[in-house]
Amino acid sequence: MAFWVDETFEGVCRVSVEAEEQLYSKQSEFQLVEIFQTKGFGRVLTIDGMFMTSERDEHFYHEMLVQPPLNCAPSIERVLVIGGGDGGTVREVLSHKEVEKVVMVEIDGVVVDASKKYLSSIGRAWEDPRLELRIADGIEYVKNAPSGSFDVVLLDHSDPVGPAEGLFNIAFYKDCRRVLTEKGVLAMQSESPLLQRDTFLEIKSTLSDVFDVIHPYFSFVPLYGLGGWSFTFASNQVDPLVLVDRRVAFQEERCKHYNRDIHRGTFALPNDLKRGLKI
Ligand code: SPD
Repeated sequence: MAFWVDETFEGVCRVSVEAEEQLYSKQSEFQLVEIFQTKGFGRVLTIDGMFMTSERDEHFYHEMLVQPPLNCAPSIERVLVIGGGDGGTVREVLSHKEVEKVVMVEIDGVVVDASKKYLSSIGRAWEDPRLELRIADGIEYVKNAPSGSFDVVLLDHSDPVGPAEGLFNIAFYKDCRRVLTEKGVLAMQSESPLLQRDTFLEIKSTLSDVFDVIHPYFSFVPLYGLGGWSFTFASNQVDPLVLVDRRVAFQEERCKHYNRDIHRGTFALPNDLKRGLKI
């Protein structure tokens, strides 16, 4: 019997997906992790009732979190991913042959185990020997990691409630800056610019106290808050519009969504957002 899986978003709207079966449900130490078989989106992962990813629309999110920073960073040998328990982000990172090592730090092993079992079409790189998976607190990890030890840091966290809350503050961003090399880059998901405008603007303003170059970018992820979604790029020296040609050419062959034109376009912001961001 079909049923509807809903996310009530910021108390102002509801995104609803028709499901055929609940495949998994477990209350972990941190959150309620559920996976549904749906009619239109394939398998869908929710955490505490919030849509995290789906087989049908995951590429919009994972490609856009990973490909813009990895195709402009001067060096991409060592990459740190915080969160990303479904495995989509590390899959995108590891598609780059220049990447030598990825450390992924996910706080909730239940998300990883469930994703390995039910979302293997998303996390296709778990067996890659360049991946070091740690089930641990990302905040503690960056606090203790050596300075200058990563070329890229990617923050693939859920919304700023529950275990992800501490990943949105200046102390954490300062540690991220410290673990990056001088020409390192950071990218993070930065919520809905329409329905979580204050959070979106605050991320940019907090990052500006830590990094010299900040570029919020705008894309869409159908399952998230009516679709309009943002990411933010930060660095001290790197211009995100200067691409490493050979990498982009390779990604244009394999990606479903990302290409050179999308890269350029994603950094073009609507006037209303530019005014809010004061850029
Ligand atoms: N509102 C949902 C935000 C979730 C962002 N992270 C999703 C994890 C996908 N790897």
